[in-house]
Amino acid sequence: MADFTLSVEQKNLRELAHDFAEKEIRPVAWELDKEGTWPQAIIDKAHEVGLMNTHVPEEYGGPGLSYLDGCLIEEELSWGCSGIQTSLGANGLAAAPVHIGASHEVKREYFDELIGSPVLASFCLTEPDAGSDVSGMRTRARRQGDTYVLNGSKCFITNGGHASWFTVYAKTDPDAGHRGISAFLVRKDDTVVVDKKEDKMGQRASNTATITFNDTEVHARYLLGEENKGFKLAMMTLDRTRPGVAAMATGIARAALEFAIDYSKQRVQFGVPIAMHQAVQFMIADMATKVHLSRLATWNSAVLLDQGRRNTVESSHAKRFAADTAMEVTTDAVQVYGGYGFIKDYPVEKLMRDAKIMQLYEGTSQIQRLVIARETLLPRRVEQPAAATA
Ligand code: COS
Repeated sequence: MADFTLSVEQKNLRELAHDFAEKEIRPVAWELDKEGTWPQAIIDKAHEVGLMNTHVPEEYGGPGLSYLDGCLIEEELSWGCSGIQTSLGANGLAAAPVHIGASHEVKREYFDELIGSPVLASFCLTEPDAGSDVSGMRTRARRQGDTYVLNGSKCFITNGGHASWFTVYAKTDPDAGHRGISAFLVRKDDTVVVDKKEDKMGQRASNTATITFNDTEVHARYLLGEENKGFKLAMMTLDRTRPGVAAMATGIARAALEFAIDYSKQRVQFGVPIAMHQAVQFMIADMATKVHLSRLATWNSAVLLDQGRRNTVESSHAKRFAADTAMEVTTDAVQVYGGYGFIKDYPVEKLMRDAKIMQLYEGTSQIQRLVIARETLLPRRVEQPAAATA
C-alpha cells in the first residue's frame, strides 16, 4: 500500500525541527552567510535538542530514527538555512560507513562520542583530481603490521576544519581501480592537517576544508568493511544519504516558494498585486508543483531504505530532481522579486546561491543521470524485491 500519511510522532518531529529552524536558524542565517561565520552555538543547541545524529541506532544511545524521519528534519532545517543544516547533518554522512562496516566495539566507541557531546565528523572521499571519478583517488594506505599508514589529500570536506574524526577512503591496491579502495576511521591528530577553508558562493556558514594525511597511522580494527571493498561502501553510503540531500534541496525550494508567494501578494504593479497577473501565477504554480514532486521523490527514496530495499535509482531520481528544482525555483523566486531579488537586502538571492551546491555535492546532477541511465538501460541484478517507483 502506498501511503505517505505521517504518524503523530513524525508530525511532532517535523514541528520540533520547524520550530528550531524558525527560532534558532532563520533569525541569524543571513547574517552568518555574510562573513561565512561558523554556527557553533546552533550546533550546540541542535545537539542538545536531539536534531543531530538522528541515524545513530538506539543500541548505541542514539534516537535510531528512520530515513523518512531524517528527511522530515532535513527539509525543515534546510528551510531555515541549508548551509547550517549541512553543518548539522554532515555527521550522518561520516557515520554511515561506520554503521555499515565497523565492528560493534568501534561503533560503540565512536557513536558514544557523537551522542555524548556536539562532536563533528567528516566524510573524506573527494580529492583534487578525483571528484565524480572516485576510482581516480591517489590517497594511499599501506599496511604495516597491525596498522595502515595513510598519505594524501582530500578536498571539499564538509566540517573538515572542526571534525574530531574522519571516514577516509584510500587506495590499498593502487593498480586495482575501484577494487583497490578501502575505508578507514581516522581520528584527528597532529599528522592530520587542515590546509584550507574554502570561500564559497553559497552555504557560507558551513565549513569546507582540505585535509591532508601525513603518515597518519590507523589501527587495522578501524578498517571499515573489508580491505579493497571501500568503493562499494562509498556507493552504499551515498544511496543512504542522497535522500537527505534531496530533502535539503526541497527545503531550500520551499523557502524560496514561500518568499515568492508573500512578495507577489504585496508587490503592486499595474494597479494590482503581481500575484493577480497570470504570468506570475503560472510561475508560482510551476514552483509549487516542483516542490511537491521533489518531496514525493525524496520520501519514496527514503521509505525504500526504511523497508530494507535497494534505492539506488530512486535516490538518484530524488537527488537529481530536487537539486535541479532548488536551482530552478530559487531562480524563479528572484525573478518574482524582480530587481529587488538581485539585492542582498532581500532574502532570495542567498537561497539561489545556496541552491547551486545541491547540484554539485554528493554526486552532481550529471552523475545522478549517469546512475539513472545505467540502472534504466542495464538494471543491476538485485537480491531484494524490485523497488517501487513513485
Ligand atoms: N551499491 C552497491 N554497489 C555499487 C553501487 C551501489 N549503489 N554502485 C556501484 N556499485 C558497485 C558495482 O556493482 C561495481 O561492482 P563490481 O566491482 O562487483 O563490478 C562497482 O561498484 C563499480 O561500479 P561502477 O562500474 O558503476 O563504477 P564507476 O567507476 O563507473 O562509478 C559512479 C560509478 C560514477 C556512479 C560513482 O563513481 C559515483 O557515484 N561518483 C560520484 C561520487 C560522488 O558522489 N562524489 C561526491 C562526493 S561525496 S560528498
